[in-house]
Amino acid sequence: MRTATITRKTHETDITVTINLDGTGRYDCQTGVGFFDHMLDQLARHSLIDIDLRAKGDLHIDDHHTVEDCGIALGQALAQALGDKRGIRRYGACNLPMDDAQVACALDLSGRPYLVWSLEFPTAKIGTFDTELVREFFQALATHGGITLHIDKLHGFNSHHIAEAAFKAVAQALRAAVETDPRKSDAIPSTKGAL
Ligand SMILES: [Mn+2]
Repeated sequence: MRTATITRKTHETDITVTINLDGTGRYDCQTGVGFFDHMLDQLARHSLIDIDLRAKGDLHIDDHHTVEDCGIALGQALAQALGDKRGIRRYGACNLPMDDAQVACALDLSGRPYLVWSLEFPTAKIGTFDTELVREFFQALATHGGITLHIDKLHGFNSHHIAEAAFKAVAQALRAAVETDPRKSDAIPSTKGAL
């Protein structure tokens, strides 16, 4: 089973996350940040990676530490569950439409963290949620998951749709990348022999 549990506790946040790469997209994400829970649920649902996440953060300051640290913990869980990445497809890409929004994601589970970000929001807030935190989350996920992650907005004027399309695009791309390819059997998908 490709699973991992990460517990990460700092003066700012206390997070436990359990994932199963070979899940069915079950989710139970409780961070105290309503919109962010909604986004994490999308990530699980559309990647078919089960995600169980509990976060207690310093929300009296703002949502920043909680959102960023969930990205760190989830990235660490992904890296641990992937192990030596034997047999995986490694790459994934998705152009995901949601009403007015379309977001493109291309990713490589390369072990080389890199974020290419071209996704602007027309508003600073979605409800009480700061839209700039979407980038913070994906930066942390890419860094700690060892992911080369490209996210580009192609269309969109509604910030809720743009954010949700981004999470769903990453989810779909992740689903493809973590999947094992029967033609690769148990080979590590790199000519270097390691990822
Ligand atoms: Mn929504």
